[in-house]
Parts: sequence; structure tokens; C-alpha cells
Amino acid sequence: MRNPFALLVVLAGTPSFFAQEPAKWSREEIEKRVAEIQAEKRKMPPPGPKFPFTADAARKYQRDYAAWLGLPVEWKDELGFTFVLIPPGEFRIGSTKDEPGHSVSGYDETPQQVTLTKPFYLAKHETSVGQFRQFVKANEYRTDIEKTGGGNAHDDKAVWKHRPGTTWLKPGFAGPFELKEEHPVVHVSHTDSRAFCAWLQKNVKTKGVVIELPTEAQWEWACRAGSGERYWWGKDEDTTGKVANVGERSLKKVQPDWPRTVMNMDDGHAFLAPVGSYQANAFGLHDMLGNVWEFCSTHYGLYPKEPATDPGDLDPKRGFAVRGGGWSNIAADVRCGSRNADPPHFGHSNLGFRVAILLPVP
Ligand SMILES: [Ca+2]
Ligand SMILES: [Ca+2]
Repeated sequence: MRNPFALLVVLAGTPSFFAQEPAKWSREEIEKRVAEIQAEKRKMPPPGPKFPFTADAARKYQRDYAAWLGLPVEWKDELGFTFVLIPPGEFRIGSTKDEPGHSVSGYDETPQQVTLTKPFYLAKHETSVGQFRQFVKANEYRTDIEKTGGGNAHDDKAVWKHRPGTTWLKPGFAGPFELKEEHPVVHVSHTDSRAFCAWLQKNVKTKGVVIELPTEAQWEWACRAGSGERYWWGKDEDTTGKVANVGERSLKKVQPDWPRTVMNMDDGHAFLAPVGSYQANAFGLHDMLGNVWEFCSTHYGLYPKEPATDPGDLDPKRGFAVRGGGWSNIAADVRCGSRNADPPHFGHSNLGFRVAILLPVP
């Protein structure tokens, strides 16, 4: 090629080009920049689009907000985590009564107006087995499920129950499955997830930078990426098999006695899929819906009627919120508004977590 830059220009015009190459920032550099931002006199941030907004508006707002902060939209840390900047904003959490699947599992989804005032980084993927392995090695950590002799999984008749011997290394699926480092970690409890975040937090030097699970409100805002519909991709159930790993024909194929309905399509994975196997939402996050349910930092509870700013815990007597549905679930459980809750030491073969970095800016 006569002009070697021509290819770069062509590639740079492709939206996915930069998305595939996270910026070369280290965690130290991110923290250093956060400390600088705190010391600066900041002008007004770019205004957020009015919710609901399109995928294009979400991407533009995310880019503009990152540029305003002088931080990357995406970067990769030493442990192989890619983080994506989620700008702050205002949205409607929950779903309306006429939404098919609304509160189908008995959990409240009454809509509430929510404002998030701070940007944060959210892991582009669910935490993987490989990442969790590094944590276990570094801390000689034993999970809650290892201590209690097993988590919940389906038996060979697909009955969901406590299964002795299942762990994060032996998920116990009732069909052929080979666990890889790229699969999302399961059979980890809320307590284990928090211990993992606390381990990452040890390296943080900048005051106010907190590595945590996302709150339920942060999770749903990030999942929607502007969508006010049932799913981040729109109002219709998936029929392509390309956007989320759910319970569908490939599950029934390897497990003919599966007692529950599956979706009438093929997404190529009966159980866990390697993280990032499906399309990302407009903010660049993979598997927010499907693959595994994800623990949030906050307790489940009824959404208050009044609008809330940076909402936290709801009902401390209830379990911790888990979100997004997973490989065994069907359309109604894998909506942006779907909720569930689990106690702090419980884990199962369809539940993992995703890490957030909370930023004390602007
Ligand atoms: Ca599937
Ligand atoms: Ca998920």
C-alpha cells in the first residue's frame, strides 16, 4: 500500500476499531488523573441526553463525558479487566405494569425516577474464572460454597437443589461442559464477590476511588444504556441468538429432561458462554443480560415512590439484588428491569458478579 496511513484512516472510520483496542492506561494513571480532576475547577459537564435515548446518543454522551474528564472510555488493567466509563444520568428504573414479564417472579419493579450524580467504571465483562483464580491464589481464599460443601445446581433430572461437591471449579451442569478460564465464575457468594473487590481495592491509592459491586441503580442504568424498553436492544425478545446467552434449544438438546420452557431459538451455548461471546450494549458492556445473574452491592427492596438521587440499600432484611438473568432463564427473567435477590453466603451455578470502580468526580 502506497500510503500506510490510508488503512488506519479506513479502520478508524469503523466504529468497532477503537472499541477493540482499549486505551493503554494503567490503574495508576487513571487514579492520577482522578486526583487531578478533583483539584481542578471544573466547567459544566456535557449534558446527558433525556431518557430514553438511542444507542448513538448513548455512545456520543459516553465519549463526550470521557473527553470532558480527560479519562478513557475504555481501558484494560493488569488483571485483564477491561473497564468502560459509564457517565452519570437520570432514568426510570423498573418497568411499567403493561410490560410483558413485569414482576413475573414476584419482585417489585414499580418504576421510580432515579438520578445518578457520579460517573463510574464498570467491567466490560462478568468476572471470569481466570480472574477469580488469581484472587484465590493470592489470598489462599476459600469460598463460602467450598466451606459449606456445595452450591445450588440442577441434578441429572434437572431438579434445582443443593448439590454437594459443586464449587467455582466444578459448576455441576447436568450435561457435557468443560470449564475454561474465560467462563464467568459461578458458585461465588455476595461475600466472596465483596472479598474479591476488597482485594482489588488494596492497590488503590487515590482517596475516594472505590472498587465495589455496582448498586442496583448503577447496574440498571448501565444495562439500559438509554433503552426504556424491555431489553437494551429494544422491546422484542431476542430471536437471533446473538445478544444474550439464555435458556434455549441448545440447553434442551444436551439436557432433554430440562423441565422448564426454553426459548425457541439457538444461541449456541447450553450452559455458560465465555464472557463477551455476545454483542455489547451501547455503552460497550457484554452479557449484562444473560450468561449469569450478577450480584449488586445493595439489598433488594420495594422501590420508593419518590424520586431518588444515588440510591443505595433498600431493605436490609432482604437479600442482595441480583440482576440480568442467565443461561437457564427465558425472556421474562432476562429483561433490564428483572430483579431477584439472594442471601449473602448463597451461590449457585447461574450467579456471578461484575466489578465497578466508583469515581469521586466531578
Ligand atoms: Ca444458551
Ligand atoms: Ca450477566
